[in-house]
Amino acid sequence: MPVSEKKKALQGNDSHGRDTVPRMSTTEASRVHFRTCNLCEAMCGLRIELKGERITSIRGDDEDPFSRGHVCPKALALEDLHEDPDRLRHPLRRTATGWEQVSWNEAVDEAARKLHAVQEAHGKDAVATYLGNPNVHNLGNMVFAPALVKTLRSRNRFSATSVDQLPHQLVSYAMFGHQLLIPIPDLDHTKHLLVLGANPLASNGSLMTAPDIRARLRALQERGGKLVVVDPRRTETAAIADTHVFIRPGTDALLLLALVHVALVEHSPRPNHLSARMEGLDAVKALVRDFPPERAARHTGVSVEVIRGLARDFITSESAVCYGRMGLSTQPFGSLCQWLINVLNIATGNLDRRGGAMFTQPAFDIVGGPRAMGLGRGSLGRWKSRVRGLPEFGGELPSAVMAEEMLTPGDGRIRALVTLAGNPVLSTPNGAQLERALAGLDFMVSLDPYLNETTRHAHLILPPVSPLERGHYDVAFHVLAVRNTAKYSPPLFEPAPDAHEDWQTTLELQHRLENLRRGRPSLRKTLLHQALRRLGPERLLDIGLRMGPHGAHFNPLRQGMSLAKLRASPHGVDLGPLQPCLPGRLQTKDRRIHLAPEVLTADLRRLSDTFPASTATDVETGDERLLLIGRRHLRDNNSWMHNVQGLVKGKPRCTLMMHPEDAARLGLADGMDAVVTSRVGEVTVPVAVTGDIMPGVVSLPHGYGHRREGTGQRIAAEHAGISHNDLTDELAVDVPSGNAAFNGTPVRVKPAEAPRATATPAA
Ligand SMILES: Nc1nc2c(c(=O)[nH]1)N[C@H]1C(S)=C(S)[C@@H](COP(=O)(O)OP(=O)(O)OC[C@H]3O[C@@H](n4cnc5c(=O)[nH]c(N)nc54)[C@H](O)[C@@H]3O)O[C@H]1N2
Ligand SMILES: Nc1nc2c(c(=O)[nH]1)N[C@H]1C(S)=C(S)[C@@H](COP(=O)(O)OP(=O)(O)OC[C@H]3O[C@@H](n4cnc5c(=O)[nH]c(N)nc54)[C@H](O)[C@@H]3O)O[C@H]1N2
Ligand code: SF4
Ligand SMILES: [Mo]
Repeated sequence: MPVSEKKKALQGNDSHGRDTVPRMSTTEASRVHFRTCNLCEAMCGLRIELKGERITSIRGDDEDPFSRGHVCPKALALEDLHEDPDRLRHPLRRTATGWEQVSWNEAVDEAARKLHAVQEAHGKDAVATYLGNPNVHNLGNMVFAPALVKTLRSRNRFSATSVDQLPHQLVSYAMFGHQLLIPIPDLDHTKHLLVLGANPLASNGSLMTAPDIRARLRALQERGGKLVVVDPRRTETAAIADTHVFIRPGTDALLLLALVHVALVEHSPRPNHLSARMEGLDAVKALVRDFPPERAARHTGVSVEVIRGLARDFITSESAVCYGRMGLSTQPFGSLCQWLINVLNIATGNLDRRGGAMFTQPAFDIVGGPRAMGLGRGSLGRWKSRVRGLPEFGGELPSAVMAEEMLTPGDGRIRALVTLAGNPVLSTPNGAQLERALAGLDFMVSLDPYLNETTRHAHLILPPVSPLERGHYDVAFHVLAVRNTAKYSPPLFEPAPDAHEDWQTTLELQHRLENLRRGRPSLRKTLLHQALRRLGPERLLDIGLRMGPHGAHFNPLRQGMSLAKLRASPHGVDLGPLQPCLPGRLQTKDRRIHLAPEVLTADLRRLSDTFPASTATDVETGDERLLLIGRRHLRDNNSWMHNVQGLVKGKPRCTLMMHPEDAARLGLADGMDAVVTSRVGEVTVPVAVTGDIMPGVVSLPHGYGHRREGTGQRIAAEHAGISHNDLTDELAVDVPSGNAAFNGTPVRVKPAEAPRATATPAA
């Protein structure tokens, strides 16, 4: 791995004047520590060498059975995050004259009292919670955070789920009976992978944990398989594909309907062991009759011949799997897209079959295991958001309504907020509106290691330990992986004195809230609280592992999974490739697969209204607006890793990608600043002219916009960029789920100033 060289390049290259040259004494003992990288979904095994307490190298762990030595450049950032002088190490309280350090006891006590007071005065729903993405990469938070949320008993629960994978969860709930029974591409065995709206070469895979995705895709091609990518941009993944097809943003549902049309109407569904378990196949067949390839071609920008070619290749392949991620879930028809992907896989006989779309059987089983261990099957529409009436899913409301619920007066208005590992000002649609809303809250507390665009609005910030100071097990990503494996990583470093893990903070906060609510401490609750504090996430993990499908249970004579077993296997344990496991693993009450759930089929009407059968969407019509989509870069990680010098150095990445024809028409050239305007906002950003994007489409990364006043990330501020979500529209949602529709935002673009006479428009 080239990481140790990269590391050398980083040394002494620190704009903070930090002393980055290792001070090693030759007498200090060397040691090696193995762990899983917690930064993205790929679960790479790391081999960390230390001299005394200093890290001397971070490399890929060649002996990790799953990642086999692979890492990406972000792995090194674990050390930077640990050492970052901007990372908060003590609770902070906002005062009229600035931030002051407070004790943990005082901070948690104040947080509990203020949250309680808001609920006493205005009702339970007046306190909202927002849980961000890093919770899912954090063992303690996976195990303990739900209890705090539950204790608050508010209907105003939000999380990054509804700006991300909510359509997958809704569709799995409706079709398979559990929100996390999500089909995963059997990447290592398939002969045909059709990817829509995902760029795993940059993201390292999502809802498809597959370390070293490049090698796995190369292996697919080497065994004679085919990789096909459908994306409005020729991405890093599209560049290595056998076929890349441009598609007009937001029209994938029509393309998928056409593929299902060919599979069901022009061919017959391929039977397999699940045929007798299908509910609604005839209904689907009837519905897709109205959506032939000719209709899709009128709106998608993909020709009838290409659509038929895609269908033929998929249907005739020995095994095939269709997979779609962010580009499909965060668009106006996200739920339809994820539903149709499953229908296509099922109609072609590729569900629960080697080389198709399969299900994991993880050691810690939050799907099939005891209810207490999981998230629950899911639920839909048990309540609606107060202002816009968007539906609850799985106990949460869509994050797209968070700001309006704070800004709109009346009973049930949100007046206080708890954020846990989230930065919604940069990551939810119309972030600037949310920012105004946060400024008006009565009280806000953030559990977060950084003073950033969101937490600067908090009254209290409660920081966690660094990722290297806690134990790690991927409760979520083992459920979403292309192979069954299990791995536990112990903490590398002792937590700094006076440092708290998030779970310790949430548990303490929960306990104090319970006492305040009762007016006096309850003996039962106090004992339970003490027991949980002693057990901690590791003991609960052990119980889950023992009771899981590979578990040792509590029988000392039985071989099987336990925390002790994982501790004795520091590189991780391989549990083999995905295996067919339906109908046994189905979670629907009738043990059948529901192919035509009403919540999804009903949304076809909206699709038809948007894309009529008889007319065509012409990208060139009088509307000169362009469609804005998102992108990710290997060295970014959402909004929170721009304070790592090694990751932000080099050419600025926050640019507006634009096709040469559009640039020429608009008087823009590479490197010129453009003003981009949407319904909700305006930003100025340099243009990157490239033939890799479809005409009529522009692309911006998200997670930038670090120039806000009063933040405390010095390196990020020097690489500020602008926030994509100052342009995205909180009213644009996928209707069945309420998921944010980031992709396909209509924008107008013009040069920031009249182009200089010398500026040549791009050819
Ligand atoms: N336009 C657009 N917007 C998007 C996306 C997009 O593609 N386009 N992507 C969406 C997606 S997929 C996601 S997942 C969301 C992410 O949305 P968020 O989760 O809201 O944002 P992050 O940038 O991941 O911010 C994570 C926060 O957690 C903090 N943090 C990191 N580790 C820990 C920890 O261990 N404990 C605690 N307490 N805090 C921690 C960081 O400092 C940061 O403040 O963004 C979404 N927003
Ligand atoms: N380096 C890095 N890795 C990450 C992250 C990160 O920020 N940086 N974030 C992590 C997180 S939280 C997540 S959820 C995953 C996301 O993982 P991915 O979904 O693989 O990541 P994206 O790069 O957002 O890919 C979305 C693709 O959809 C395309 N697209 C946009 N609109 C449309 C459309 O309408 N139709 C079609 N067909 N395509 C469209 C975009 O051009 C883009 O290539 O990545 C994870 N990994
Ligand atoms: S690919 Fe993801 S898990 Fe692997 S080293 Fe990079 S950030 Fe960590
Ligand atoms: Mo995400």
